[in-house]
Amino acid sequence: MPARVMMLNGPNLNLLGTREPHIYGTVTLAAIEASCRQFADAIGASLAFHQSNHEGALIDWVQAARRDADALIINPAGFSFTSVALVDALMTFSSPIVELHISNIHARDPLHRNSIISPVAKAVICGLGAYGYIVALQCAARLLDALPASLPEPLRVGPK
Ligand code: CA2
Repeated sequence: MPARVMMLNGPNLNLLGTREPHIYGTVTLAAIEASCRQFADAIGASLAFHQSNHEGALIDWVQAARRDADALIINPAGFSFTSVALVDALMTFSSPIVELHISNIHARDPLHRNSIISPVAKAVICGLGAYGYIVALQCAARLLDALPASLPEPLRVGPK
C-alpha cells in the first residue's frame, strides 16, 4: 500500500498568490496542490490535500487522519499561535506530524513567532516558500521509510 499523506492548510491560505506576495510569494494554493500531487505520484505516495478557514473543520480532518493517513503535514497558519484545540487533536495522531510554514516564522513579529503546534510535531519546516510543501512531503515519506529505492541514497536516507 502506498504511504498515505494528508496535508492540511489553515485559515487564509486560500488567498495565497493574491495578497501579500512579499511575505507569502506569488504561487496559489491550487498550484501548490498540483505540484504536491505530481511529487506524490513520483514517489508513489497517496495525497489528501485540504484547506479550511475553520478550526473545527481542521480538527475533523486530523481525527479522520487517525484512520486514513500514515503521516500528517500541517500549515496551521494563524491557528499555530492560538489553537489549543488543534494541539489536542494533533496529540491523538500517533504517526509523524510535519509542521510547515511558507515564511520563516522565527524572523517575524512576536505575534507570528511562537507556534504552540511545534512541540507536538516531529519536524518543523519554515522559510522555504512554496517549495517547503515539496520538502515536507519528502520529509513525511522519509519518516515513513517510504521513499522509492530508485532514489539516490543521500535523498532516500541522508548521510550514514
Ligand atoms: O508562513 C506561513 O505559512 C504561515 O503559516 C502563514 C500564516 C501566518 O499567520 C503564519 O505566521 C505563517 C498566515 C496565512 C495567511 O495567508 C495569507 C495568504 C495570502 C494573503 C494573505 C494571507
